[in-house]
Amino acid sequence: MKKFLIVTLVLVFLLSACGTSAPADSPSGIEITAPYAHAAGMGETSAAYMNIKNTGTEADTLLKATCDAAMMVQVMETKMENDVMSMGEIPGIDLPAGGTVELKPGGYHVMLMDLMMEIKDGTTISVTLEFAKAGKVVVEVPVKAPGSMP
Ligand SMILES: [Cu+2]
Repeated sequence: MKKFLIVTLVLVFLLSACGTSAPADSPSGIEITAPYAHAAGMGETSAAYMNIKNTGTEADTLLKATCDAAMMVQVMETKMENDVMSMGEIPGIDLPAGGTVELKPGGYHVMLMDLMMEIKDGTTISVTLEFAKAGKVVVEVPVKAPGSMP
């Protein structure tokens, strides 16, 4: 019995050493990689891109996003229909359990409209994503020159 207790303590220590990541069997969890946004001037429009991984055991949905630097922020999808490119706000992005969804030019993106300040190459902006299950996740998004990828 005593041996079992020690093993448990070690396990708890190992789990807590992992920092912010949730336990592997948690129903909800989000991991963001490779975020970036394009530099743009005040009053202009930019977009934020990133990879969103659902590390939880249940499906989740990205519902909306906010950003202190933009008057209006929308989760959008760019589509090609009959050789015409269009984009529009979507009700959400579904994230299957264990799945990764890529936000990239020409696809899903977080549109940052009517910027309240210039966002410059080399700085970062804070974008808050809101998920149905995981709740709010704040992402520090590096700003890159237009046309460049991370
Ligand atoms: Cu858009």
